Amino acid sequence: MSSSTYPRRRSTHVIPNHFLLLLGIPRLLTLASQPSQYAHRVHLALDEVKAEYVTHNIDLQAKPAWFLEKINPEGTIPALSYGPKCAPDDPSPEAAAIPESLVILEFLADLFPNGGILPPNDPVARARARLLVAHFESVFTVAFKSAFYEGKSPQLVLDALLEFQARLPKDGFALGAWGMVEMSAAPFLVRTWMLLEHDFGHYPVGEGTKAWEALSKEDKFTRVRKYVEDMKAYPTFRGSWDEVRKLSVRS
Ligand SMILES: N[C@@H](CCC(=O)N[C@@H](CS)C(=O)NCC(=O)O)C(=O)O
Repeated sequence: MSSSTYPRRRSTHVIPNHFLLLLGIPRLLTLASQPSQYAHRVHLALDEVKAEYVTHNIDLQAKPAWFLEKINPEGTIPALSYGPKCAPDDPSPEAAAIPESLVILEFLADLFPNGGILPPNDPVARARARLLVAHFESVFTVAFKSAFYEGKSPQLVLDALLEFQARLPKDGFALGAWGMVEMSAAPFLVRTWMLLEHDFGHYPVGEGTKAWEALSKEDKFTRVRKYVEDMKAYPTFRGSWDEVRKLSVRS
């Protein structure tokens, strides 16, 4: 199953088509997929640095040859192409093609050193951010995939959340200001709440809502609940997330 497609139960999500997105200066072209939490990371970074970019749809179920040949032979999105202006489906041979959401975030941090992705001129803070992102990627995203795509228990997600929470400061964002940690984590965390609440996933029916109730009510999740609320309220994030549209449900 494509990892960009949420498992469905009882009713069907209407999820918009996949797409490819482009960015300027001289020209950054990113290939993404709207339901993709990985592509969402890249959008958050692009919006934070106020990059100019253009979005182009791509269908992961029928990947065009030019995408595989010229952008990313691995076939995953997001991917970013940085180079001279040209048609989205005909990237310049001089353009650099960069896949992997976290590598793209690092690339954007290099391109826009004062753009708010990583703190400039503070190697220790940058290392702390990277360590948290590495932890999130190796623990939380693995639990997320296991529960929502592979039918394992949502308890794995709750356990991973507690591990991540233990690494957060008492309040605020991971390093105080919004940055790479939030850009990497927010797309997964908001989807976690949404998918559990609506019991979407391959785990047994009812386990999602049960986990969501624990997340919503139990004191041990208070810190991470507040963290997610703060992320949802952050302007760049708010502009990127339309839960109602994502949840448009038809019976
Ligand atoms: N580690 C990659 C993972 C990207 C990924 O798995 N993307 C999914 C969409 S969410 C994809 O392109 N899957 C390929 C497919 O469905 O054929 C990243 O961080 O960018």
